Amino acid sequence: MRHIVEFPKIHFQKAHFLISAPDIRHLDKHLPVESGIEVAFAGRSNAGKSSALNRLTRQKSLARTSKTPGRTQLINVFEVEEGKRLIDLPGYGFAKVPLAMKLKWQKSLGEYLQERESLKGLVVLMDIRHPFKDLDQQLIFWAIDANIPVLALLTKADKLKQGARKATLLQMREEAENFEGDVQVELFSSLKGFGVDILERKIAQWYGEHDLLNATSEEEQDEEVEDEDEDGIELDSPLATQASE
Ligand SMILES: Nc1nc2c(ncn2[C@@H]2O[C@H](COP(=O)(O)OP(=O)(O)O)[C@@H](O)[C@H]2O)c(=O)[nH]1
Ligand SMILES: [Mg+2]
Repeated sequence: MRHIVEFPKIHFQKAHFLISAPDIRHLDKHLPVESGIEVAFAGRSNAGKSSALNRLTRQKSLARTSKTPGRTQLINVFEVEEGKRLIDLPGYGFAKVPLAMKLKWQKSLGEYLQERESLKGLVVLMDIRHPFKDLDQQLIFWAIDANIPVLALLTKADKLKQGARKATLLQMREEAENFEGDVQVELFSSLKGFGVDILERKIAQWYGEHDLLNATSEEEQDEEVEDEDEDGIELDSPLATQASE
């Protein structure tokens, strides 16, 4: 039987803007990787990424939503709790962006996924009517390569009738098996609220697993410290002189 661990509730509504960075190198400079855990949101322009972030954080305009795709080119960082962050990556696949820029973006995104050690989860948002396009797949392959679990959200699920929605979900779950990695596919709608609970739980799980790991390694460190203390006491005690003779 699968063991289910409930992780502490995260108050996503407390999320606030922290910084913007033009690329991953700037991000490393301003936000040292040791300083926390990050979950990144990525998707093609217009996939519904900003709407999803706003819905998750119950804020109307935390991440700007736009009818003009391709506007957000910065990496935006939001802090949910100290050391727990959401990263809004620039949308990709926008037709009007020059090729050189697209390639530059792809390179820096690949680097980000593979090198940013604080990144513990990736949410990939795809319009349910256009799922798993080339760049989406590329991104997921990079994440799997870097051992980062993926939550793939089929956004704007309200655009399909219930039957078509379910059929697409099952079909996409089957397709996702080809990645041979940790890729969970779910329906999502910022408009109707589908999948918001799943998104919350998944991110809480990623944050929580990291906390658990940290707690364990701190315990180990405590034990080491205790050992040192004992050694110290021994040195001060009369027995220490005997022992060293
Ligand atoms: N019907 C519907 N429309 C949505 C949903 N989420 C986003 N949209 C619309 O899709 C467009 C792009 O959304 P946005 O969040 O700005 O996408 P982004 O470019 O990925 O950040 C906007 O016009 C949104 O109103 C949804 O769940 N349902
Ligand atoms: Mg956006």
